[in-house]
Amino acid sequence: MDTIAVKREEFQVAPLSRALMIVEIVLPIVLLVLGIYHGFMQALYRAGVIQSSSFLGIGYYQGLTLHGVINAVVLTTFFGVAFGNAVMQYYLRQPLIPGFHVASTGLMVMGTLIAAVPMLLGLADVLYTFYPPLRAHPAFYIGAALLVVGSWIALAGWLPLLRRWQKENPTQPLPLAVLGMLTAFLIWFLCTIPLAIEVLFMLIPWSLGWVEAINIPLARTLFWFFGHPLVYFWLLPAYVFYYTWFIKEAGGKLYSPYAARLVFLLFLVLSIPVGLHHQYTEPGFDRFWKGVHALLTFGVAIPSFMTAFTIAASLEYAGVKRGAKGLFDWMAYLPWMDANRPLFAYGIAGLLIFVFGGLTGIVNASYNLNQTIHNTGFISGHFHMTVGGPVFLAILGLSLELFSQLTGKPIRLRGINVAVPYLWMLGLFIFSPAMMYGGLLGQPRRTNMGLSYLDPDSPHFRADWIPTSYLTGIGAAVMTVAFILYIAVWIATLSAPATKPAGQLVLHAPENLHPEISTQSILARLRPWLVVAFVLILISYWVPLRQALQTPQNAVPYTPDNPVPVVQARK
Ligand code: HAS
Repeated sequence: MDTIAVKREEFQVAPLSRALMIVEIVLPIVLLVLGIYHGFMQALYRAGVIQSSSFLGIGYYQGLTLHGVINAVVLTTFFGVAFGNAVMQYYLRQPLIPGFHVASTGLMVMGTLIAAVPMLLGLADVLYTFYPPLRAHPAFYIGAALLVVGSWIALAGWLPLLRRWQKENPTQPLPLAVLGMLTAFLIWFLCTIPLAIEVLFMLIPWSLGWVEAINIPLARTLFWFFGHPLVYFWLLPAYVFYYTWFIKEAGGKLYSPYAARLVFLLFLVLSIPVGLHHQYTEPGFDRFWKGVHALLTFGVAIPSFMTAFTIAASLEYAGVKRGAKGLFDWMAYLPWMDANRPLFAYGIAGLLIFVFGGLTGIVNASYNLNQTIHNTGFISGHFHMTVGGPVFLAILGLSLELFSQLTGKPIRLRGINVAVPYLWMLGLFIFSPAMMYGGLLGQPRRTNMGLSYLDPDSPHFRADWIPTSYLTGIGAAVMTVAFILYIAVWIATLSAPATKPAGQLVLHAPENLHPEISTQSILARLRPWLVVAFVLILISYWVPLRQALQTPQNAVPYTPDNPVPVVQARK
């Protein structure tokens, strides 16, 4: 058995980059307070506990937009860039280029603030998917575009570091964490191109009133061309954490560096040509092409199945090293509640949640089953166990840890910190099944009719939705308590004096249980995988995009006289 050198030495971050990374971490966590609050209000509203979706006079769709945009777009993009900055500096052992770093963080912050204004004023109640005919104030689209461009600049700033590293280390494959972050950002770059086309050439001119008509099927297709790979842009930084730091935290070794690299490369190939699985129910596309996207969607589950086996094998090794003897007792030997290894707790809770998030994704992907659950609460149940599971918990745990390293302040309230992910998991395991079961009973995914379907005097009353609505509210309450405790840990940490020098990054990598790949291996090269990705995108999207283009232009002005119809609850 071969091992690679374990990098334990710290990397000293330059003061400017340190300050910018602190902004990239702290700003989204502050906004998250608003995002989580509105999530809780949604659940209380659905459970019939409150009249409107919040106490602040913010309506249902406005609150849902704030919840989705902050949690799913702002938090994930900022964290992806911050974690990418940490990974690139640490593993390539080079400082970031200041010009790129200032421009990237500056644009992202500016974009977020610009988009926040119309959202807070109620001028952009378009949800995180911003489908036309819902129309937002132009500032919303412009702000979102700046956020994305800022993240592109972060990627551009890493490329010179990569080239220098490869020149200086011609006999070594890219460090696994670098490969993982690079694939995440290549997927992000590729999939934000259709989004840029939709926003720049369709939504902004339309919201400025320069054009009256907008092709709705085309806008939706371009959105999902972006929208599904987006979820892997969220997931892959978490996978980088699992394949490196988490295994180390568990005390294990990475079972297979081959499998780990193949996982990231398979995501590069398969995560984009699958977007039509969000549009199975929409007319205008041949069933054949929906079938092609369905098949590829099953394909994109394969790297996650591989991850399940590789990480489980690595954890089993950790348990055996700690004294386990039997077939399953290795689980009991893992550091579940070790307050000095909180990242293990954040990671393992995320993985356990993802088992169910992943399996429900397979249900969604199945063309015929999708007809039953599309646009029902089942979908919200699914995605809270994916983005709200491994992704969210990895972000929470790592944000705190990186902040502690960048400021030299020790994490305080360690006992509470290690309990946060399990409490979140408990809440989610009440919330998501309730949403999903409600979905199977016909409960809609989004609804501003929450109170009426719980009211026996209403024509929309549904007695069988009462238990699922209440359980959704209880689950959300437990999750909110977990988040409040997490914020308490932040406040205690912020107020602690620094005990170590600031800016010393230490990102752990595990040892490998099997030999590392050689630079000649296909797994050490990105280009062939990128070519296959292009070919698959072309094959899978050529005809659907032409079909969307051929649909008649569809002008639906969004005015008070022409409100968007409210979906009627099934009786
Ligand atoms: Fe999804 C809708 C299909 C993964 C997020 N998804 C959504 C939406 C979101 C979302 C946000 O095909 C709603 C979008 C909207 O606004 O309309 N999804 C899938 C499939 C996967 C999948 C096949 N989704 C994700 C991930 C997300 C995410 C990841 C966020 C990060 N999804 C769909 C479909 C729809 C959809 C349809 C549209 C539905 C509709 O009609 O609208 C797969 O990638 C999942 C593969 C995952 C696995 C799980 C592997 C398990 C692991 C844990 C192992 C545990 C260990 C612990 C090792 C196969 C890795 C062991 C230790 C011990 C101690 C035991």
